[in-house]
Amino acid sequence: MESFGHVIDGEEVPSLDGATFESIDPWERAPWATVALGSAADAHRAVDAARRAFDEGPWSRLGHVERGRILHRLADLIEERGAELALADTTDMGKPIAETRGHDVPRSAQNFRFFADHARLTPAEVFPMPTGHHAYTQYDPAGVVAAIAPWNFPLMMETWKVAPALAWGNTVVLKPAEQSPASATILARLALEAGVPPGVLNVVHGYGPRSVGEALTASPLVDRITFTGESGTGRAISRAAAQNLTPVSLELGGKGANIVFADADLAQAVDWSIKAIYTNSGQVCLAGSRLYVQESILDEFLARFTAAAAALRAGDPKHPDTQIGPLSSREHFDKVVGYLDIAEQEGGQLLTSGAPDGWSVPPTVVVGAPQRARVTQEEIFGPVVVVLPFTDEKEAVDLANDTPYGLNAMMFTRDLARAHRVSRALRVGTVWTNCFFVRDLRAPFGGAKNSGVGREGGSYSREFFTEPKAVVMEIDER
Ligand code: TXE
Repeated sequence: MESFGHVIDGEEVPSLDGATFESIDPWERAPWATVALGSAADAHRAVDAARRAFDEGPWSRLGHVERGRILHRLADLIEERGAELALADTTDMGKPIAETRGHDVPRSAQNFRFFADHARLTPAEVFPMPTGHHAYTQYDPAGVVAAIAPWNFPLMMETWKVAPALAWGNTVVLKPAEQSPASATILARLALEAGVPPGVLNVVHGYGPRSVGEALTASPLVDRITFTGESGTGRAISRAAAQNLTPVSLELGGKGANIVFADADLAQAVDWSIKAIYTNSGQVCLAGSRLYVQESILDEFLARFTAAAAALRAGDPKHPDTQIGPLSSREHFDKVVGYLDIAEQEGGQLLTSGAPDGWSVPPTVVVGAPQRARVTQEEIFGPVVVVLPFTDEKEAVDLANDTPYGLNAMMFTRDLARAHRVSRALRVGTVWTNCFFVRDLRAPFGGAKNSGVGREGGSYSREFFTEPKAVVMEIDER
C-alpha cells in the first residue's frame, strides 16, 4: 500500500486526529493507498498556512519572471515524473493509462507553462484621461484560493486551477476529490522540489459536506473559490461562499448535444462522436451524451456508430492498449447502471455489446427514449449516449438547447454558414464544429445555465484570480 499525506506549510503531514481512508483501485476493486483523512481542523490549518504565506510573502510579491521560472521548473518535473503521476490517477479512478500518460499529464505541465507565460506577457491597460491624469490597471493577486477538484481528470483539473492561481501570485489550498487523492500529494511534493515556497501550495484530503470542502468554502480567510463538480454541489458552495461574499468560479455538469447534419463527413462524424461519449468511459463534463442525427442518415450513422462502439477495447486501464476502463467507484457504477434501468422504463432500447462486469459498463447506445426522458435530460456521466433524430436545423437547435445544462455542444456539417448560425443559436460555453475536445488555453472555458458561473482560461483566469486595481495618477499639472 502506498501512503499519501496532506501537504501543509511545506511538510507532508498526517491528519491532526490521525484519521486515514483507503483509496480504492476500481479495476482491482481493492484498496491501493492509505490517505490522510482531513477534518475541518486540517482545512483551517492549511488555510492559516496559505494566509501566512500570502501575507508575509515572498511569493505574492515576486515578479512574474521569477515566479514563472519556478512554475516552468514544476512543469519540467511533472514531465519527468509523468509515469508516476499517470499511474496514480489511473489506479485511483480507472482512466486508461494511454489517456493519463498521453493527455492529462502533458496538459498538466502545459497548464503551468501557459499560465506562467501568460502572466509574464500580459500588458496592463492604461487609460489616458482628458483631465491630465492617467489611470492604469494593476493586477494584484487575490489572496488565498480554495481549489476544489473532481475525480474525472484529477491532475489536469487540479493544475487548471492551481497554475493560474500561482502564476498570478496567490497561495492555494487544494482539496482533491476523495476518489482520486494521490496525484495531488505528488504535485505538492514536486512543487516544493521546484522551489515553490512552503505554504504556497497546500493539499488537504477529505470529504466535501460537513468536512474539509465545507470548511474551505465557509472560511472568511479564503479570497477565491474555484470548483469543478456537480451542479448541486455548486449551489451548496455558492451558498457557503455568499456568507463571506467570496467570489466563486464554478464549472459544473453538462449534457452536451452532438448534432450530425446529413451533409457531414460521416466517417469523421462517427469517429469524433465515439470519442465524445466514450473517452474516460463518458466521465467527462464535456461528453457528447445527446446525439441528434438528421433523419435521412440516421440508419447509416447508427450502423457505423454501434460497430465502432463495439470495437473499442475495454479492460485493465493499466494496459497501454485499453480504451475503456472501469467507472471510478462502486457508487458511480451503481448510478450509471441505475440509469440503464431508467432508460428502459422510459421506453428506450439499449444497443450494447456485453453486460456490466466488475465496475465496468460497456459502451451503450440508447435509442427510442424521448427528449423529455430523464436519460436525455440528466447527466449520467457514463458510457451511455442517447440518440434522437431531427428533421431540420431549427429543430436541431431547439432540441440541443432543451436541457438545464449549457456547457458545450458539437456539430458536424460541411455548410460553413450553417456552422456559424448554429454556433450563435446554441446557449452553451463552447461549440465545436467537425472536432471535439480541442482547446486553446487562451479561450474562455465554462458553462451557461446550470453548467457554471464564470469563465476560466487566459485573461478570464486573470480576472478571477486577481484583484484588478485602478491606479489614477496626475501626470499633467494644470
Ligand atoms: O461530485 P461532487 P461527485 C457530476 C457527475 C457525477 C456527479 C457526482 O454527474 O456523477 O457529479 O460526482 C467536493 N462543499 N460531476 O459526487 O460532489 C468533493 O469532495 C465543498 C461532474 O464526485 O460535486 C469533490 O472534491 N466541497 C463533474 C468535489 O466537490 C464539496 C466532475 C466534486 O464532488 C462539497 C465530477 C461541499 N458541500 C462530477 N460536496 C464535471 N463538471 O466535470 C462535495 N464537495
